[in-house]
Amino acid sequence: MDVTVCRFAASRLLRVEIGIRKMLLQRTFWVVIALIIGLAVAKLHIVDSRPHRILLDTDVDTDDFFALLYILKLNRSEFELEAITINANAWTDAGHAVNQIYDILYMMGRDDIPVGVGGEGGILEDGTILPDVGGYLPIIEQGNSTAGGCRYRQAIPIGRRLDIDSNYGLRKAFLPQGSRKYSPLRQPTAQQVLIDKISAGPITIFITGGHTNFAIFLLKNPHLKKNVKHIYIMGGGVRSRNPTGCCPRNASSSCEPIQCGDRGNLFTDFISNPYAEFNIFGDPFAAYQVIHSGIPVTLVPLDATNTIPINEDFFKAFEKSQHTYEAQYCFQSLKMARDTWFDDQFYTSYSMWDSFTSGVAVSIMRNSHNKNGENEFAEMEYMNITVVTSNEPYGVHDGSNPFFDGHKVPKFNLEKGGVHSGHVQTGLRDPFCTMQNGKGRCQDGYTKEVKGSQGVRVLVATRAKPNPDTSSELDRAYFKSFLDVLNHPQQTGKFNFTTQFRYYKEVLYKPDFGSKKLGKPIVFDMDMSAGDFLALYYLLKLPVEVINLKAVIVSPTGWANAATIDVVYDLLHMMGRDDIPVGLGDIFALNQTDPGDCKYIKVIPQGSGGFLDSDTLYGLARHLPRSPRRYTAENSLKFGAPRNTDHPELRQPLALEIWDSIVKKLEPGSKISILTNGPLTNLAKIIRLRKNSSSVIQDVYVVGGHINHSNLDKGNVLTVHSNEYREMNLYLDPLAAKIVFESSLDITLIPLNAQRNASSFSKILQRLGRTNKTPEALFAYRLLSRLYRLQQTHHRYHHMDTFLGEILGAVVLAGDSFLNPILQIKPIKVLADGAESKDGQIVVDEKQGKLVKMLQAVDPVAYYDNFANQLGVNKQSAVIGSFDEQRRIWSAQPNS
Ligand SMILES: [Ca+2]
Ligand SMILES: [Ca+2]
Repeated sequence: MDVTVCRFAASRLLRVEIGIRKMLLQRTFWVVIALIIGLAVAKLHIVDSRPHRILLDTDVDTDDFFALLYILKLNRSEFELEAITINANAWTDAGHAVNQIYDILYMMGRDDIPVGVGGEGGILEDGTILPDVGGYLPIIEQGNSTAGGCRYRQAIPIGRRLDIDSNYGLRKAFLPQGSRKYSPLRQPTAQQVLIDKISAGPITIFITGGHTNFAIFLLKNPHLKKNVKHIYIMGGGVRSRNPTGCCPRNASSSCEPIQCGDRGNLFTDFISNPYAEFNIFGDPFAAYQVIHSGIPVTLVPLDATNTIPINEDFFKAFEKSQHTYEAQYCFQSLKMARDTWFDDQFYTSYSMWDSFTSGVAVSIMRNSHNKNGENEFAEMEYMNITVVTSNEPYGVHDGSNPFFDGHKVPKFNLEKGGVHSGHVQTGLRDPFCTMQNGKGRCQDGYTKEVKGSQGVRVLVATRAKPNPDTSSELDRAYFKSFLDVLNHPQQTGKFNFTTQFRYYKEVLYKPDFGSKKLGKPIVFDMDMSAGDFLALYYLLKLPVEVINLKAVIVSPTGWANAATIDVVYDLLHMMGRDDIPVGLGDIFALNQTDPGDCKYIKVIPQGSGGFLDSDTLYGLARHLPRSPRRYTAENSLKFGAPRNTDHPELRQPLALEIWDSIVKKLEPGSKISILTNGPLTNLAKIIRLRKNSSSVIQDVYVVGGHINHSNLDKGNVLTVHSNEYREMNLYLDPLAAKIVFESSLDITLIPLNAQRNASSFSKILQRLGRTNKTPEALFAYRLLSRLYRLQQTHHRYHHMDTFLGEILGAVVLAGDSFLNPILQIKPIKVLADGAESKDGQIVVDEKQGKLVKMLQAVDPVAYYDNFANQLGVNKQSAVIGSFDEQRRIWSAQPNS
């Protein structure tokens, strides 16, 4: 009944009552009843007219932002997206993911939606969950810091993470940049946002990544559970049969089926685990907590998403239907996903996963009176399921299960011999997980159907519904809805990166050195830690007649993720040096193979002071002007790609290719000096693969290494306690370091002690404050004062002077005579035998050690002066100071 009808009925009853006094009592009774009904209906109506509040927890993969944009385009009086939290232990890295979400929301005019990521809290040995746990690690790996292993995450190909972090290079080409961005210690954390939004009232949660954030929220805040009305999950496979990867019936014997008819979709991990799906495998224990929470759950597993693969007809229809910026962004991303897909089965194996889930969810919510989840897009069925978190036999301690191993009382008080007490898959090649016949037996992350109280009754999507319009080329009902909603002219994006500026113009800046005789050729090898960018500024400021920076090669085996290469391009753009090539190095340390087990890199924190900050340059990367050069996933058959993309002429140059091109163009008799500011992966590869390296390399300056002179004289790999005397750059790729230090190259080492001797924030800042205010001096001042402030504010930033020390190599290489460097020649050797307690350690070995020049100290005052003065020089200064300046230029009519 409608409210107005009801009110009308009530008022008519009133008039009747006035007319017939005889029946007064009876009438009054009816009036009261009618009024009550009226009020009740009115109240119901008010509740119903309020929009459904939604919180989306996402791992910011491509189809995640399909889902996000679909939700954002819905009528806001019906569905209101209240917040987004980011799952940071899956397909994307926190710093890149959060800024991409901010940019999408800016494009859509939704800067009001809070975004939560990270947090520095930990989980204690006894299972006590401290506030604000960041969710960078699955609960089983979670300890007191954000550094840790990758037992589940290694299923995600790390090379693919580069593509997702940068959205194949489209993110910075397409998305406009607003004022919101990650900023250290100011970023709302995932837990804060969850608590805020869930305590504010009834809400529905969508989870389209791993379950870590929400599980931690539930474990920590059980009293807020009552506000969560429903959880919609994309994840798992219950009865699914993977439709791809099988050899056709008449296939030749050379056909190698990747996987056939199994439940899961871990294409990197079928051999050990044919049951799990990526989202649930990301953190099986967390998914268990969520699904067993008692909150009503609807699951959209592979059972259903396998029935809505992106087929050629949909792809073509989408290509023709790009009437909004959001539709364009989605289509272009999808096209790159297709063009770079690893096999030829894109159209059968790339499904509408998260976006389909968002469609099913909102359609069910529209019919919320219906208990069986009827909806427009999927057939539903109740199933009794659980999430497998460990493998039988239970209660056997084999060292794989940190919830039980070494605990008298199991963590979180888990039941001894219970479902969580078996073998937990340790990695992709866990021998426990493969049976003798080669078949995988581990089930971690499997959303398994079970009988009785072991499981939970969950509404499960089983099939995508066909399009009722059978004449349409779109064969699924959701395909049509997705394209309609995304192309809807309302609540649409206002512009993209280029169209927001009336006078946008793409410019590449290249210097004109005229007839100057260029100085010593240098190649700078960096791992994109904060100090490396300062060293890069410094190298660019040295007179080209003295130092000629020929190339930058980056090692993503250190402090930053590969996608951070864009920050290098942006800095070069600022300095007018778009002529300097940038090469991307290998993603793995030398003695690791794909899939990597993160053996060394796990010592770097994911959160504050670690990847989150490096990937965003401590929140300052977005102040740099945006370069037209950036990482691109464009590729061609010629270079071994599965197929040509739209622009096969564009391709990300690799470190070794850049090296070769520099060597090729070298003037006769001239040699290159190399400065390494990160792990030695690139340099070791050059030595191994290029036999002429010793004849073209003049000398090498290695920033890193440590020789301790006393027990108190510790290194900087402080998250591994087995050996506290190592230095990070050598530790991160010990085998590479060993190769470099066994080579015949002329090496100058700038070890930790020399760096520490010259790493006073206050003194360098004092000098920078007094120098000429070039844009680069201002940026360096800003970055260093931020590092300094963070160091003083929060214990996670205690190591900030490590990055200040990184500038020293560039200054020593430049060779200012006022520095008074004291060098000592020492015979040294680097240990790299695969033993965690020794790898990366330097030992002095009089017999077998290689003689290396080791910097003992410089005059720190001269060093600070030199750095600050050089940055203040007007020559070779920035050609465009900042992103703001770039915006101003593109917004104003150019002169002439
Ligand atoms: Ca996802
Ligand atoms: Ca570095």
